[in-house]
Amino acid sequence: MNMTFRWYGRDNDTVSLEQIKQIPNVKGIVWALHKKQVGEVWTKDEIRGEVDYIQSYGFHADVVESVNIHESIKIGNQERDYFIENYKQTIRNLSEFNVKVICYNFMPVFDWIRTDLFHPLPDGSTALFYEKAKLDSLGPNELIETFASASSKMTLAGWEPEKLAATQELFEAYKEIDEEKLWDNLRYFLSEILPVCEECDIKMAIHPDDPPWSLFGLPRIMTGEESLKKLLSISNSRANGITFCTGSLGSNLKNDMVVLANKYAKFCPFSHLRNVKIFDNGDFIETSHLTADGSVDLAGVVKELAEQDYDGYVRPDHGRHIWGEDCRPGYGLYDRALGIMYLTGLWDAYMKIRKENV
Ligand code: CS2
Ligand code: MN
Repeated sequence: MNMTFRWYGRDNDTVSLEQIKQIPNVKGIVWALHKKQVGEVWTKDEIRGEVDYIQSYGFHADVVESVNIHESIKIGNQERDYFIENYKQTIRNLSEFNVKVICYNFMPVFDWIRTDLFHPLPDGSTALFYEKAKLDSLGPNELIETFASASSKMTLAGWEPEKLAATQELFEAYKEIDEEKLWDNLRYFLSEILPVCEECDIKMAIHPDDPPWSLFGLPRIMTGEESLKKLLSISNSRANGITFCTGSLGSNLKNDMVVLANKYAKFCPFSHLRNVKIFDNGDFIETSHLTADGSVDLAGVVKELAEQDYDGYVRPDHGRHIWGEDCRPGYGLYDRALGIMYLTGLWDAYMKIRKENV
C-alpha cells in the first residue's frame, strides 16, 4: 500500500505540502493541473512546474487525478478524435515525468453529486450529504446553483464554472446517448489510448460513478460488479485498470466492498478508501473513516488488501470538516490525516499478524 494525499496545487488549496509532510506514511501527492480546460494538452513545462514542486518536498508524483475526459469523447461526436489525440499527447508528456497512474471517470456532464456540502453530523462536524428526496425534487439547474455558490471561493473538481455554463447544450446532446452507447464510446476511447499507455508504462484507472446510479436521466455505467467485469472485458491490457473507490461504490449497499476488494484489487492500481453511512430512505452521508461510523467495512477492505500484499496507490478520500477547518468541501487536512492514521494502523496490524503466522 503506497499511501498518498490528494492536493490541488499551490494557489488552489488550503492545505500546504509542509503540512502534508507531517502526516505519517504519506509517500506521494495525487495531483492535477486544475486550471487547464478539459481537453487541452498538458504541456511538459506545465507538468514539470508541478512535479518539481511536489518532488522538492520528497514526495513522488506518480498519480494524477484526474485527466478529465472531454464530453465529445463521451458523447462520441465528430470532435472526439481531436480530443483523443490531445489525450494521447498528455499521456506521453506525463510519462516523461514518471507518472504511473491516471485516474479518470466517464460520467456524463456531472462528476460527483451531493445535495449539501456542509451537512451537520451529530458530533458537531459537517460533511458531504446526499438527500434522495431533495435530489429527486431538484432540477439540474438548482443543483448547479448550490455548487456554484460553494465554488465561488475555490473550484470544486468536476464542477468547473465553464462546464456548468454549457450544461443545457450537453443535456440536449445526451438525449441520444443511452448506457449501451456510452459503453461503446468508452470502448472506442480505450482502444485508442491503451496502446499509448502501454508504450508509456502508464495505467488508466477508471473512477466509479458517484453515486453509482443514473441521475437526471443521464446514463451512468460504472456502478457495480457487472460494470467492473464489463470494463475489464474491453481489454486485458495491464493499462486498463480501475480506481477502487469504497465510498462511491459503497453508497449502494448491494456493492459489498470486501467481496469486491477480494476479486478486483489486482485490477486496481489506485484505491480511494473512505466510509459512508447509508440510511433506509436512500440518503447517505460521508462519515469518518472508522468502520463503526459508516456502512462500509473498511477494516475488512484493508484486511483483504493486506492479504493480497496490495502494492497499489491508496489515498483517504473525502473527509468531514472538523475542528473549525475552512477548506474545500471534503478535502480538509484534519479528517483526512486521521483517516490515514486509521488506514495505516489497520494495515500495520494485519501485516504484523500475517508475518507472525508465516
Ligand atoms: C470523487 C471524484 O474521489 C473523489 O473525490 O468524488 O471527484 C473523483 O475525484 C473523480 O470523479 C475522478 O475522476
Ligand atoms: Mn473517490
